[in-house]
Amino acid sequence: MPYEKSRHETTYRRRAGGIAEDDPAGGARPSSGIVKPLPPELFAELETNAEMRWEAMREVGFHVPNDRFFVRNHTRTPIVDASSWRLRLHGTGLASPRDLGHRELLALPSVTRDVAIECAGNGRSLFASQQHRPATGTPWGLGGVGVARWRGVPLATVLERAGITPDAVDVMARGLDPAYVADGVDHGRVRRPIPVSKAMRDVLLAYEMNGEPLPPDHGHPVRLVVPGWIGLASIKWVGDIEVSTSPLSSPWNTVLYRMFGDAYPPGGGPPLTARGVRSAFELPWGAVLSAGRPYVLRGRSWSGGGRIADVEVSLDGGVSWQRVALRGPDTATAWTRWQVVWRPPRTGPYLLLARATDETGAVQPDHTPHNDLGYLFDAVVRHPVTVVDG
Ligand SMILES: Nc1nc2c(c(=O)[nH]1)N[C@H]1C(S)=C(S)[C@@H](COP(=O)(O)O)O[C@H]1N2
Ligand SMILES: [Mo]
Repeated sequence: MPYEKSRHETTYRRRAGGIAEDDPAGGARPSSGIVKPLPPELFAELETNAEMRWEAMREVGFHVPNDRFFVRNHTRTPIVDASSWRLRLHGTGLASPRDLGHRELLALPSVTRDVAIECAGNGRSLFASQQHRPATGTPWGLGGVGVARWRGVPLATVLERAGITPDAVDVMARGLDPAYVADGVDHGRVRRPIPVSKAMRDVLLAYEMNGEPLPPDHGHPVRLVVPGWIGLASIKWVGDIEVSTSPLSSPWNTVLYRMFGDAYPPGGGPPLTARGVRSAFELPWGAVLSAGRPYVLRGRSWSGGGRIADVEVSLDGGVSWQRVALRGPDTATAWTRWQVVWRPPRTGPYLLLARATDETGAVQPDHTPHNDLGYLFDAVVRHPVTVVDG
């Protein structure tokens, strides 16, 4: 399917009256640390992050346009100059460590892939609102996810050219954004190892997003895109990559992005990798609809486990369910769109539910076991709407 170019392409010039050139914050706004505009009809701002509003995807194509793609920053968007950018490849797992410039990277054979990026914390607020047990962290609704068409060089190509050795085990990319300090602890720059098997399978060093150079907020000039895995793995503003013959670690696979709590082993579960199955309606939270009028309700489902096989919807709070029509591409690494026609019978509050199953048979549960940091909320979401006299 051709990429549907949006009328709303982002421009990312420095804002007039912005910050001095030598400020490492570049053109990022002091409040959010995000460069692109965040109009309230497209985004909800959450500290250093911006959540996409799902209603902003109504009548929009398969890809999330760059102007409304969610932003998850641990600190702030750095402005990195592509012409002086170098990617340093180093570590015990490389026979010929080297540096690579932007032009050299662009000269290598590229691939283009539709891939979802989703934050492990997406849906976190539902632990409180739906399961009555809050979790620590940014209270995302369901808008911490997006699909874009990424173009870049397979990470495998670059690692092979740097002579990756047969006994290499871990690959760790590190961002050029400022060090992340939380509760008085300096965790250093955002970085997180992934096993060599994943790094060599399907990871991209991406430099284009939906046909445009990567925007500053999404990792300009180069980011990782790690299909199927939690968004954190897709390190933005990559400055160096370490390849090691012994296991690597960082705070992002020891104290963060693991499951802690009653349902998990003491000391936590393993570092999070693949995401679960999820669904969302392209409707405002608390949408107001008119009784007796026909509506085409649209939504999307996605899974880190592969293609979406089936989606069922309940328009009466979970009493009755119907299978819905899947629309258009069903890309394993992206998402699947669906729709159902609904004529709300009478006025009052309703809960709309969508439950997807992926090709491995994984299905959204009614309840997600609690974890202290609120990761991977995959339960069927009860989306509230109000029906009024039409
Ligand atoms: N260098 C760096 N990479 C990063 C992050 C970050 O803060 N710094 N955030 C990660 C997280 S937690 C997510 S969910 C994704 C978000 O990608 P996006 O902002 O392009 O949507 O980027 C990941 N890569
Ligand atoms: Mo994330």
